[in-house]
Amino acid sequence: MGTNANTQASTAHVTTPTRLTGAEILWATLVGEAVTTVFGYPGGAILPAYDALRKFPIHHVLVRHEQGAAHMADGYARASGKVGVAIATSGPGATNLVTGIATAMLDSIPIVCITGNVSSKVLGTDAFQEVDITGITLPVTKHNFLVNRTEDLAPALRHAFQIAVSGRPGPVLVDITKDAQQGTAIFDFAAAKPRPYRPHPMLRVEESGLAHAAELIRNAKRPVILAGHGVSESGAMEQVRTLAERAQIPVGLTLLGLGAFPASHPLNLSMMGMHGEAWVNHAIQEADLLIACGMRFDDRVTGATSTYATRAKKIHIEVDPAEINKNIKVDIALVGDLGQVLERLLPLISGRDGSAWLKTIDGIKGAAAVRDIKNLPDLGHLYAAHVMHDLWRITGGNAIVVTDVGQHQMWEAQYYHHEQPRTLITSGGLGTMGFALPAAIGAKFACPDKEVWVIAGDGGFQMTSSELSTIAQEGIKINIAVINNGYLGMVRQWQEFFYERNYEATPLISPDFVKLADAHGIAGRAVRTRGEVASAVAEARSAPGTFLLNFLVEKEESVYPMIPVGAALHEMIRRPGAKDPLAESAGDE
Ligand SMILES: Cc1cc2nc3c(=O)[nH]c(=O)nc-3n(C[C@H](O)[C@H](O)[C@H](O)COP(=O)(O)OP(=O)(O)OC[C@H]3O[C@@H](n4cnc5c(N)ncnc54)[C@H](O)[C@@H]3O)c2cc1C
Ligand SMILES: Cc1ncc(C[n+]2csc(CCOP(=O)(O)OP(=O)(O)O)c2C)c(N)n1
Ligand SMILES: [Mg+2]
Repeated sequence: MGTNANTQASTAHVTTPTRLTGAEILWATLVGEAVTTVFGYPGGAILPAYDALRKFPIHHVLVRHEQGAAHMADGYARASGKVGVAIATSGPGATNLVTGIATAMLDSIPIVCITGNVSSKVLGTDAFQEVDITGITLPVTKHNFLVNRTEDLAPALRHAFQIAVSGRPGPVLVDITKDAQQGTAIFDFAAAKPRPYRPHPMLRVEESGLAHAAELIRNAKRPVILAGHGVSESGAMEQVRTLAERAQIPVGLTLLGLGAFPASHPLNLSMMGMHGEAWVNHAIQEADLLIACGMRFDDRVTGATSTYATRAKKIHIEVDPAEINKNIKVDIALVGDLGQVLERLLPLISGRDGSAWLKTIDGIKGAAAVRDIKNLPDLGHLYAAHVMHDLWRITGGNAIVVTDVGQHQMWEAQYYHHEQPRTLITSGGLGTMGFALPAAIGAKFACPDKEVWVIAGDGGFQMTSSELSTIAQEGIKINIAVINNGYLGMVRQWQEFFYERNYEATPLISPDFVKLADAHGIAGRAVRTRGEVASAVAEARSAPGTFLLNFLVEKEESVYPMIPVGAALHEMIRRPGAKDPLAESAGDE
């Protein structure tokens, strides 16, 4: 809807069984599922659907590349907890979605992608723009449907929404042939309701398992909670906090867990893993009990699994049975929704004195202590960490920050301290460069009243910068920080550490990003010194429209600590020497 003046809302809310075209059924079902915004790009095989759009109260955001549509749907879902919807035509439109679908799959994000396909009678003939998108996306969707009969459309779509959000969330694709869009059928939203979701038979937590877990917690001397993305996906922030506070257990967070436990909480240990804080990784290695809450022991989190927390008993609370014992063998698996499991576990947990262990961790922290970057002299250098730190301070930590992938992503995780869930939006599992700008557009549509920041590298920003045009067309306001180090920085860092500084294919020429923004009618400014950061951020925030800041930062700076691939969690590469003016981490904040 929106741009077409001929809008007629006649079929907007179809509540009684009515004969409609498949195209109308598509939108009527989305309206019934409370969808208000979709992100898409038209083409021949989906044109019947686009033709019917004007009759429905759904805002369609025209993207500049279908990958952007999938990332926008993803950003919308991550920011709101609701299902994001992307739409594309057959063939290249559908294949352009694939990176975005895989990104959502790896991070368990509920999106529904709708594609048009050629008519059912020519399916399988290599018809114009025919591609087997259900085949292609089979490994990167939770489920997918090929709908070639109009009457199957509403039930398939409703089922897709159910699958996307139930149990472990994830992407679902619904491929609709052109004739299924053009045909008619009786639309009955209520009758198309899927059967109630049947949880996996292994989703059962026995009282004995809970009692055993409570006993391990009671007897532990050095316990650590590992809080992951499942905390916010379950909405179990309060329960995790109660467990931590009642039993005085410190909490380490995965990248995707950041924000699910307040950064300022005294029990928060910050991020674990490859670029996590040294004291968290040491605490994990010394722990005698790990309580994993909605996290999947990713290799960025564990380092070499053979040496991972060998002295610790492990409790894994996880909704997907397939994750149990997949990467790390655990002693107790409580398979179910985290919030629900903790509601049953908490009555068995009583107060515990954790002071000795907390003191030990404080000691490790002290040993790893680093200088506070905000007190360092301004020597004329601009480091990305400065930008993140200042941005955190100036925004009060209250913005939704959407990062791209690379060094800037890790510095954001270290220096922007998230207090609230769903305020850090980042591609963790697939690590998809180009994610930030479109995902931020989706997040802004989900949370129009929130301050949204993009933090992208000069490399990743160029992958999807065409979506600046989408921003201009939609007239939305987001703030964009390009961390411009002239390199594919994270890869350059690996070359520096592991490939004898052979900087092959990582130096990067970029357009003048401020001029690029200007070409889209978007204001911007370059920032070269630390002294300018605060005023530049203030200018961006107070600008009425989207504003781009091009931060020209130190070129050969590296992210520390770093666990080399294959090394143990405690074998971190630490910042060399003392002459570097930058603190190793945000640990003193
Ligand atoms: C350059 C780069 C560097 C990285 N470095 C690090 C690093 O240093 N440290 C780090 O932590 N990560 C790092 N990552 C991210 C890492 O790759 C993983 O994406 C991340 O660790 C996964 O976190 P997670 O397990 O919490 O989330 P997910 O992968 O999203 O897993 C969430 C788990 O929670 C479960 N779950 C979902 N809903 C529920 C529910 N309702 N109840 C119970 N369980 C539920 C899911 O089934 C899943 O198993 C890095 C990524 C990149 C791109
Ligand atoms: C689509 C895609 N291609 C390649 C990579 C591999 N990769 C990971 S980080 C990185 C460099 C990112 O450079 P930039 O966007 O400038 O960010 P920086 O690391 O410099 O902050 C690359 C190439 C990736 N993650 N995604
Ligand atoms: Mg770069």
